[in-house]
Amino acid sequence: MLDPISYAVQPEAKTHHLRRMLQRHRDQLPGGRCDHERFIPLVGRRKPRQRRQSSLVSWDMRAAIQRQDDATGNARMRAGNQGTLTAEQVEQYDTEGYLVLPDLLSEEDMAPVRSALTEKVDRIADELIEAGLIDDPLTEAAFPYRLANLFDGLEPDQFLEYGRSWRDRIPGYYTLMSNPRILDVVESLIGPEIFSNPVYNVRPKVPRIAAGAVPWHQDKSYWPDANSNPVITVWISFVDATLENGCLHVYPRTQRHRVMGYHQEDYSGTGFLELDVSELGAVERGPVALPVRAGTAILFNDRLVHSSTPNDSDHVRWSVDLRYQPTDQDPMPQHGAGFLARSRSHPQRVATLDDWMAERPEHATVA
Ligand SMILES: O=C(O)CCC(=O)C(=O)O
Repeated sequence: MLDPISYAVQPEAKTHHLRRMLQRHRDQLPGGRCDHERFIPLVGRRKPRQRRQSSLVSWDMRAAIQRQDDATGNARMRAGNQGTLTAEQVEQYDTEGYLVLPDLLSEEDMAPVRSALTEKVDRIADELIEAGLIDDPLTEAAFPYRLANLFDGLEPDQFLEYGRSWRDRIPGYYTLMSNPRILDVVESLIGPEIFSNPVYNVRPKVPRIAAGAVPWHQDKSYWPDANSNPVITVWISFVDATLENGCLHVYPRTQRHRVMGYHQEDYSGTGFLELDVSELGAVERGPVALPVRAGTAILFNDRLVHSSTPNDSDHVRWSVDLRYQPTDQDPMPQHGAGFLARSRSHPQRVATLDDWMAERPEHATVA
C-alpha cells in the first residue's frame, strides 16, 4: 500500500471533462469527502507453481440454477478450501467485500503482461502513423509514459476509437489469468474448480481522457440476469496506482446490498453504468481509496460499490481486472468465451493457451 487516503487531497483535474468527473465523484460522497482510512494489508502465502493438463468440460447449468444467489460470498463453499489466503484474509474479504494483497505478483509475473501491453501499443502506434496523426512511435519511451505521450497532442475521441478498455487475445493475458498465485488466492474463496469469466478488462487509463475515470457502480449491474454467486474480481495494477493517477475506491461492506438501481452515464463517451451512492443510505464505513504498488491485487465481490477517479498524472495508470467464479455457475457466453482455469477433479480439461486463443472454454481432446 502507498499512503493513507483522503478525498480532500485529490488534486484538481486539469480539463473540463476531468473536473466534471471528479466533481461528480465528490458530489456523490456523503459530506463530499471521506475520513482517512488505513488498510492493514495481509500478505498471502505463496505456493509452488502447479502443472496443469487439459480436456473437455461441460457446464452443469442445473446446478448453477439451483445454487443459492448469496450476496455475501457463500461461506458454505469455503469449508475445506485450500489456496493461499489465511483465515483472516478470507474473513476480511467476507466482511469488507474486498481484500488487498500487496505485491501478489512479482516482476517476473508481470513481464508477460507488460509485453502484451507493449505489443498492443505498438499496433496502435503503427495505426496512428499510418493515419498520419503522429510520426514517431516513441518506442524508446518508458512503459508508463509511451501510450500517454502518443496521444498527447490528439483529441480524447481519437483515443476512444481504441476503446476505454481492451479485451484482446494476446498470450500474456492468458498467462496472467492462469497465474498460480492468482488462482491460489481465488481457490481460497471458491474452491479448486475455477472458471475464468469472459469479462476481463485491460485498462489504459490515459491522462486527460474523461473515460478513464469509472463512476460508482456494482459490477453485478453488468450481468444482472446471470445466474451466479458473486463473481470475484481480481484487479491488478501494472504501475503504482495513486490518488493522482486514479486508483480504485471502494465502499466497504456494500457487497451485502442487492443490486442497486443504476443508469448508463452520458458524460464520458463510454456509457459506463453508474449508481447514486446517496441511495446506499447509512453506510457502516465511508468510502476508501486504495492506492497500491504495481503487482498488488485487489479482490472484490461483484456487489461491492466501487469507482476510480480521473488520471491527473503524466503517465498511464495501467491495470487489468480479471474475474473468476466456480465452474457450475453461468459462464455468461453473451460476454465472450471464458475458460476453465483450474480443476482438481478434471485437470485434463483445463484450457490451454491454444484453447484460449481459439476462444474454447475447455481443452479439446477430440480432433
Ligand atoms: O480500474 C478501474 O479504474 C475501475 C475498475 C472497475 O470498475 C472494475 O474492475 O470493475
